[in-house]
Amino acid sequence: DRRPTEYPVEDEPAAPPVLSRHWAEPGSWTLDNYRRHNGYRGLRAALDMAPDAVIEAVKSAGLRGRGGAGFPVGLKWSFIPQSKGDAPNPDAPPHYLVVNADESEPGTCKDMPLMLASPHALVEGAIIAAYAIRARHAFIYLRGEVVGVLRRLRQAVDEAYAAGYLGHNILGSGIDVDLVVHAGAGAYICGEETALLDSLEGRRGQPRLRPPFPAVAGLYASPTVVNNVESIASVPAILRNGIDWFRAMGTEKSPGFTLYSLSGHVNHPGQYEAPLGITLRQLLDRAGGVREGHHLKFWTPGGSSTPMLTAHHLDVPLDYEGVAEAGSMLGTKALQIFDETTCVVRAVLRWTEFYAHESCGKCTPCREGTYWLVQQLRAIESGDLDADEMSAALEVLSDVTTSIVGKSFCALGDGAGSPIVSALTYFRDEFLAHTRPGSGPDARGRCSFDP
Ligand code: L3W
Ligand code: SF4
Repeated sequence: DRRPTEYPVEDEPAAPPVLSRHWAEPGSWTLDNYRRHNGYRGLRAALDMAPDAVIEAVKSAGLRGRGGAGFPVGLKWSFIPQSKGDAPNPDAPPHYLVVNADESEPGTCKDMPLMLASPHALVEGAIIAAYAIRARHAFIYLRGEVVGVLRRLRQAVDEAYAAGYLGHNILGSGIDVDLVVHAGAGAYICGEETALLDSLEGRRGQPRLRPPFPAVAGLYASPTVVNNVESIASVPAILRNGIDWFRAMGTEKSPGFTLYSLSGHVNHPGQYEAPLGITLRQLLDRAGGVREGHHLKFWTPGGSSTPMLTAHHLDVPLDYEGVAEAGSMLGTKALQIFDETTCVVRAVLRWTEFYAHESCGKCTPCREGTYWLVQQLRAIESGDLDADEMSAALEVLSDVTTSIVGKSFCALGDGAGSPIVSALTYFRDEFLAHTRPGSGPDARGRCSFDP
């Protein structure tokens, strides 16, 4: 029963927006609206191909993981041991697809809007990915607090089952795929892929030792692909429009389009979809610039886990290579913008308090170290230290940071050290200036330091 849809095929220009093109339309989240804009044509195209050919297509397109690390999506899919032939082998160990929808990196707000406005892009992408890796079961692990997103996703999954895109014999292909939306309990560490798998299995979410990577031993010790929401939601458009169409956007090593989220001291914060390689200067242009009468002081390229950059980096290409060359990483493309009124010590303290709170406690450097970082930063911010005490506090701060970065069990420890190392690189003088009388927080706990 592979009926063509009754909707005419729409042309898709080789320029973003792709993911967010229809977000502003009334009822953008409904199946009807999604199908009106070529929805589920990517799945139809995929089902006409062998699973390995789908993997090959995603590999050739060069789609890279949008959750922070930029790992090639097609390559990750190809790690899953495959049976021969187009249909799943009933004797092979089960394979799973797990979508990481636990978006919680400070400043990151792209997956939630995507799932709210266009949940079917994720559902369609998940079905294609499950077909490609020959997984019978797929899961979306969603951050538990976002009840509105949970409802939207479950409604989209129900619609997809009713339309024959999910369940038994999808679109008459002989393929079965089930998709479960699971709500977590709200812990940043459950965004780490192996902690997420533990949580999904019903245990306390704590990272597992890697290797083995999930592609070898993941959910229930079976081969599992874990991909970010935006990565999976980008797949249908590639299947619909082809590899060349995708590669015409972005750069050679970071092809395609992506969602940048701008927040902080910017006139029009929000999600901006653009080709990879755009610069912050160009994005700020679209976002109305830094707020009136102020100028950029520092910013994060991909959430607080990525080292901060400054006004000198306005023209850095925001792709994986460009940001790495500038000494940071693209991460989740969460651009937090801070103008000259922001005290860098206060900003770093707030982030560090977050990491100390979210540390899962499994390893000593991070569990103990993040606590001590907070203590030192509070002392530095207090304005109560004299020059000698400040110098000692900064030494302890650097020493503890060195004991965490590269020595912790998972990326949370490295992330906690990033803002401190980069802030000390660019703004050491501002830390030292906190010896100035009256530079600590005011009676209401607000930072009174005037940078
Ligand atoms: C099989 C191998 N698979 C690597 C897979 C691995 C994973 C992916 C990337 O951290 C970053 C982190 C945060 N065989 C493999 C292999 N893989 N080698 O590839 O792995 P990895 O280790 O490079 O990164 P990761 O552990 O996935 C992600 C940064 O993102 N970040 C935080 C993001 C937070 C969120 C959130 O809130 N949910 O996304 C922000 O920048 O610091 O560096 O799948 O299995 N040989
Ligand atoms: Fe847990 Fe932190 Fe160690 Fe990661 S680095 S395992 S979050 S204690």
